[in-house]
Amino acid sequence: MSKKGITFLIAIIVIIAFAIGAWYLGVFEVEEINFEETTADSDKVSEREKQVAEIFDDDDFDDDGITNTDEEAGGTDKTKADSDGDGLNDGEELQMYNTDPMEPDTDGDSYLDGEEVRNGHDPLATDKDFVTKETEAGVFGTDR
Ligand SMILES: [Ca+2]
Ligand SMILES: [Ca+2]
Ligand SMILES: [Ca+2]
Ligand SMILES: [Ca+2]
Repeated sequence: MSKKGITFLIAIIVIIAFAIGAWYLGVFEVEEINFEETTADSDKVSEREKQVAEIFDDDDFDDDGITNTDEEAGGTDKTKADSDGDGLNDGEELQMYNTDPMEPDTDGDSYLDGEEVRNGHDPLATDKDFVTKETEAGVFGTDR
């Protein structure tokens, strides 16, 4: 090989060495940035994962006695025990009083369902003895 050829070869090697060095530093820098981003993100991610895990681990996320699946099917808020804010949680409305979990005043007498129950009144005006709880079980939403 000629002297010129050897010089050329060394030049190539040096360039490659620099390229590798630059690539290495570049990767390192990127990794460092990613690491910081990942750290910042991982807090958010773990928070989100925690929420997701809670939802999936707990099939009754709001502990109102109605499973998340049933709430989705029935149109109630699975993250809110008392979807309509009337003082009775969804489970109480659906399973105990047969009131509408999405209607704060099921019988439309201007008293909230929870208010009526607390005061010993019937939240379903047409149902004086809560019989509909049994007879109308499973037809939730149709007995306003
Ligand atoms: Ca629930
Ligand atoms: Ca309610
Ligand atoms: Ca209600
Ligand atoms: Ca009422």
